Amino acid sequence: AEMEGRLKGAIKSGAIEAVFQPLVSATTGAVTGLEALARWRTATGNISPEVFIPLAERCGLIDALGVHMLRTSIEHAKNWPDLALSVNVSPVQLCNPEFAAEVISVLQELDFNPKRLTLEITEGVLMTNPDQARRSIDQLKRVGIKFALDDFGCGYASIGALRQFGFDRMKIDRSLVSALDEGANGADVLRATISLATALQIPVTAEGIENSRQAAILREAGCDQLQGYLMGRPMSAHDISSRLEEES
Ligand code: G
Ligand code: G
Ligand code: MN
Ligand code: NA
Repeated sequence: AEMEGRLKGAIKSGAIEAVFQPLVSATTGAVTGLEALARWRTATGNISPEVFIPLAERCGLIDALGVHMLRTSIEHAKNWPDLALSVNVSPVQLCNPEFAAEVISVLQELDFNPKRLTLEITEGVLMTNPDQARRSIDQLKRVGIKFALDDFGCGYASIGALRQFGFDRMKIDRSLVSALDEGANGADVLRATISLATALQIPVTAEGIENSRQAAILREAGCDQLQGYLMGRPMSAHDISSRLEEES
């Protein structure tokens, strides 16, 4: 309960910040987009999003946290006009009937082109509340916002969901990528997964790439976008700007 109060205060005061991880073209190596990730730094140490996101979901703070993350990421992204922006959305948010209208009003208020925005969602919501999920997704797709199916390969997400909900991109979970280092049939599983997405004409991002051998296999298998510590760690807005300057 004490933690809940602190989280509420942190959202209100802007103490929850966005860091940005590069999304890189598999063919040119150029940064083409950024994924915003939430960070909570306190006087006594950092609290992981793996702790505070589920807490926010449980205690009714996820809508406020989600709007704060959207707003602050967009404000930063206005400094990088050529890049796409990806923001994570909790299944709890997507089930809120007000969600789509709220996102659209933030974009209008901040004068941000909806075509630059991708919302990343995990598959859970598609099973628990498919009707509301579909309504939210449809409403947002109509204004040009794109959707990525996050963490593909670690849960129950199916190829069927990719098609039925009109996802614009598949993100392969980093557990499938790290399996490449463990021998066995990791590369075959990845190639099969990417082929299925390609057959549906859905482009694929691979997450959690940490070495150049993984990157080579994924490029070869047809991923068009790479993400992971090898391409760049999540960084402050300031460090992203420096990185982009170095590249130009
Ligand atoms: O950044 P990190 O790898 O520590 O993130 C851990 C988990 O928290 C990931 O599953 C990530 O998707 C999730 N996460 C990070 N930032 C956000 C956010 O702004 N909103 C939501 N809903 N999840 C986030
Ligand atoms: O669930 P989601 O895919 O949004 O989670 C992204 C999380 O993965 C972030 O917390 C980010 O810090 C983490 N991450 C990003 N790249 C790598 C990587 O190359 N290796 C590992 N271990 N984690 C990564
Ligand atoms: Mn994500
Ligand atoms: Na993921």
